[in-house]
Amino acid sequence: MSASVAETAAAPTVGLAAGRGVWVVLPTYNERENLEPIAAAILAALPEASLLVVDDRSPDGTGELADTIAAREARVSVLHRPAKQGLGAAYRDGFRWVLERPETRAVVQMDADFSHDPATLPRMLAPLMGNADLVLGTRYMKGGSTVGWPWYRKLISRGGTIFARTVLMLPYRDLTGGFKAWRRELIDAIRLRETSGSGYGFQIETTWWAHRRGASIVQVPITFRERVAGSSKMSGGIVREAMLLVLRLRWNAIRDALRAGR
Ligand SMILES: Nc1nc2c(ncn2[C@@H]2O[C@H](COP(=O)(O)OP(=O)(O)O)[C@@H](O)[C@H]2O)c(=O)[nH]1
Ligand SMILES: [Mg+2]
Repeated sequence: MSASVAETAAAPTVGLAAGRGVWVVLPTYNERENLEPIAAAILAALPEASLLVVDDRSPDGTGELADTIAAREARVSVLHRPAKQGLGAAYRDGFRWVLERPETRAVVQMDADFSHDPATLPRMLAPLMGNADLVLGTRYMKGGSTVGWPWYRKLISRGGTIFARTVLMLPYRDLTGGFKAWRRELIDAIRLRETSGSGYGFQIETTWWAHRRGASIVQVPITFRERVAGSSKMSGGIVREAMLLVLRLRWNAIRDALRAGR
């Protein structure tokens, strides 16, 4: 029957879109209220995926809670880092950890506060079943949106994306977002060790290096919802760091081009 064939084709029940060979890397800092429900939602959305929680010794006990979840759920692992060093550092360590596993085919990065909807995960992974190397969860495109953010958060995020897009001449509509799905070979290729950003800066620079490597980058619309539980770790320092990082990436590219032309 054609109807059931269509349903089977649309349902994310096989391969990468079901999470086979996929690690979701979830950095946490004081996400005690969110961790149980977000972990459950991720495991349910991708029935074959594994989850790595990267905790920076959260004072609220998120790390211990993660250990408890990992003890009863074989698909969950925990990487404990000694101190809060920012999102970028947590991802650098988390990516390295999941890439040490040869069965890893793709890696998803997302926030632990439900701003990135786990139900979107199959849609984020689907392009990797085609020829995409990197999927960018994108708020600022048709079908995407930000819900519940005050005007100044929207301004920082939107303004940051426009600034980075202009300075780096990148064709993507959301460069500061942190909901991304990577083919493993691309992470291997971008030399994570050389990235330095901690917050937004990390998101921008990894997309920049992927673009420079000639990766196939696909934008998928997402709805970003402000967190309900816990609090944001965003700070003025993170914004400043990201702006300086964007300028440095552009400057280094100009310098390299001049050297190559000599
Ligand atoms: N491991 C770790 N996770 C962090 C750190 N800073 C933020 N996070 C996590 O990164 C995600 C996004 O951070 P959040 O504070 O929600 O930033 P916002 O969404 O821009 O307000 C959340 O899951 C945080 O718990 C950090 O220094 N270390
Ligand atoms: Mg958040």
